[in-house]
Amino acid sequence: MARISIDPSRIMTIERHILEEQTYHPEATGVLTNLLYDLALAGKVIASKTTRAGLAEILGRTEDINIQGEQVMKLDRFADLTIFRLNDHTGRVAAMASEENENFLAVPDKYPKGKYILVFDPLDGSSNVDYNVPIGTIFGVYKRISEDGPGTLEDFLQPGHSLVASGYIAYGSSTMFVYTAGHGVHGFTLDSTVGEFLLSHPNIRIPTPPKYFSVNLGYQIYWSKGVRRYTEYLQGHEGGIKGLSLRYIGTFVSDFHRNLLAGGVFYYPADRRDPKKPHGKLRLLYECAPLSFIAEQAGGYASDGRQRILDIQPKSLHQRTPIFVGNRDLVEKVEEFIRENDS
Ligand code: AHM
Ligand code: MG
Repeated sequence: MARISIDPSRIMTIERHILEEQTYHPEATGVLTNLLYDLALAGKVIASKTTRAGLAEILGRTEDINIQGEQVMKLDRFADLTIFRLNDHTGRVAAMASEENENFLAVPDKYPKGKYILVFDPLDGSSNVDYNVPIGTIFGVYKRISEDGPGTLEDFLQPGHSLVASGYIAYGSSTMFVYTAGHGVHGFTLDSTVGEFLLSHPNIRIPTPPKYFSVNLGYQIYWSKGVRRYTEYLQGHEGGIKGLSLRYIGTFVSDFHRNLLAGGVFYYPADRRDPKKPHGKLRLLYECAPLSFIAEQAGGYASDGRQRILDIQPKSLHQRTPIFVGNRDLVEKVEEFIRENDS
């Protein structure tokens, strides 16, 4: 990614941008603004570790297995702790939940409880760390439902359409922070020389015509008929759409980010073969809902194949869902294929 040229008259730091967004809400107290800024700071800390860490830090695995049954790597643990510790004492959140922990994370007793609920996937794509492939962080912010005290499970089990803000940090050839607070999607690139995220992608809209489709084709034989037919449609078979390229990194944040900027569809469908994936692989709370909010704010759409992701009522913290996300017409098309082919 090209470096941002610094023209002092036009610099928009992330802090200034979030503060200006606050003017959409005259009733705002600044708490959300500060929470988003804390997340940007967490992104900087994690980015510094991902680019600076030596082999031992990056490749060394911890002995733990996370609740999804995957081996937790050191960098996951670092990212998880960084986000928790930067938010546990601020009085802005009531409780947090992370993909890496079975139960939600309470704010320690000694600290005040705030009005927001924070959910995050600290290091998405962590199985790619060994291979120097881009990774990311995903977050979502809800208003608490419980009145006061420590948060409750009910605070977390809110549909995505109740999100107040969401975003991701992409640790790639540069580090980017992309967020929405319900007024469009804005992207910032970390200028490491000044240590700030600077506005580089204002008002992102998913472009059309789309360029890419992104899916793990290796699992194709385990998909439903509707999803297989849809895949043929994307490949230009009879009546299909022509000219899409296939790109698949295997890090949701990175695949999503590319398609957001270039146009396209990413999907991770249900997989009949793997008993762990009857609902796909990706988690509703930590991954799918936050990125679906971004997609819709950029003019796109996200569905589980039958309904809008943002309308799914979560029943548990680590619930998984199939997801199709990207340009609206491409996602509506899979709903059509599923309706016609899968009972
Ligand atoms: P993770 O959160 O444990 O890293 O797993 C989620 C990742 C996503 O980033 C990515 O889209 C998907 O797993 C890739 O899975 P697969 O290797 O089955 O294609
Ligand atoms: Mg993930």
